[in-house]
Amino acid sequence: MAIGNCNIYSHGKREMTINEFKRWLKKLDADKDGRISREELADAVRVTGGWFARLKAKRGVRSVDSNGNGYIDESEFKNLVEFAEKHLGVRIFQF
Ligand SMILES: [Ca+2]
Repeated sequence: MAIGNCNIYSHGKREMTINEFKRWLKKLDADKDGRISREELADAVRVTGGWFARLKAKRGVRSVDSNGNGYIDESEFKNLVEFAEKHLGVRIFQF
């Protein structure tokens, strides 16, 4: 999947505000359907952390998608923030 320059570290920082995080998520939305699928999230983990991180993160992605519909929606956003901090090594400021 061609998400090339969506690397979370491309601007050289590991801290972002919640708005920056949302903007970054939009770039992950490869098929532009307005939501992040489990696969799109796993791709993000792959470009930031490599293949081993991806394997490890598979379980994490499943826990983000708490209602199990295959997509991360607004109500699961909080899970996503926790996931990013845990698996992508970013610090997200809530305000
Ligand atoms: Ca879901």
